[in-house]
Amino acid sequence: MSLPPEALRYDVTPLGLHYTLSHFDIPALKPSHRLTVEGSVGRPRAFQVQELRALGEKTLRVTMECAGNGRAGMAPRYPSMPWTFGAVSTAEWTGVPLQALLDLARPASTAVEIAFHGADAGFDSGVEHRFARSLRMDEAADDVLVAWAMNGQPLAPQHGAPLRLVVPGWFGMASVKWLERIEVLERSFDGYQQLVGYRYKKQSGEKGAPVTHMKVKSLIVPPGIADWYTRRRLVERGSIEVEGRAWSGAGAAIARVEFGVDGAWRDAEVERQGARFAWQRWRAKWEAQPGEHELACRATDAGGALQPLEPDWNIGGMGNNAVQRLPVTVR
Ligand SMILES: Nc1nc2c(c(=O)[nH]1)N[C@H]1C(S)=C(S)[C@@H](COP(=O)(O)O)O[C@H]1N2
Ligand SMILES: [Mo]
Repeated sequence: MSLPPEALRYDVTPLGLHYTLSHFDIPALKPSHRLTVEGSVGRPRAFQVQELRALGEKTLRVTMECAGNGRAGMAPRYPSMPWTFGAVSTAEWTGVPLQALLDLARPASTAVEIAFHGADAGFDSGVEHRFARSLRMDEAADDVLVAWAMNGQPLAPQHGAPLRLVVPGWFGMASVKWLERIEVLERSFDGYQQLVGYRYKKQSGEKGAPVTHMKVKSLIVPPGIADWYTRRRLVERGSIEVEGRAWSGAGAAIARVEFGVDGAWRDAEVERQGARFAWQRWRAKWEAQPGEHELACRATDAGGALQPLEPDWNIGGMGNNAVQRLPVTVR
């Protein structure tokens, strides 16, 4: 389920419009579900949702993008979700900082990573496993939440009910849904989704670099009206305002967005960063002249990273942040 592009308009994606990606079946967990914290800890613990609530709650506005967003724009394409642009959304997640659970469980001083195990299981490339991901101790900092609510409502089944991890600034795979077990490790985690699945690989057989933070990216809210079959846009001539969204990874703000018409770039107006991990709105005026046109946008983040014009191909079709091009017909 992807985000309809017109829904880029909302600062916070309304419930039901947030994209969703689940590798396997959605597990039906009981309300009495317990999350365990175990492994190399002084005091192994287990928590029900209401016990976590008692530890204090925090709400963060977070833009989450699937690492496979844009995969359809890479050729040859890996046989996974053929995302075009819609695997990104923004939600307000409420939960307890992961750190509060760790403080109670007391990880060993020799701990190096924390693995997060979901309750969902299946096969990928012939390997049976539960969906699981890990973070290094230093990555599992303040902003990581164990969340039970989204936009003020209890988590829906497809978003990880009753508990999920939310790792702001990272691609979506880090935010493990249906969280069942937090395991503190004195070695690096070797689960499939960590070691094999989410890697940037140019050749089969190579280990590849890990997929981590989101990359600088921007998208256009399609102006005008759509053709039912092709989604091609029809716009009325005259002065219109085109808007869109831009975001980056690791909490980096967007410094600049350029709006392109038929290959000519000019600066768009960028709204300042409200929440550190949420997308920013951009706007540009356009004098739409009758005929065929191609609109585009490209963002630069505060660290100077700029969207490329062409995708950086890799086997899994991960992290495609090439500029979006949108053909429109003006009448
Ligand atoms: N347990 C579990 N967690 C998971 C997944 C999954 O398949 N199983 N998919 C991941 C991926 S790839 C993404 S992009 C996000 C999507 O979260 P959403 O469906 O709530 O938008 O969840 C992540 N967490
Ligand atoms: Mo994803």
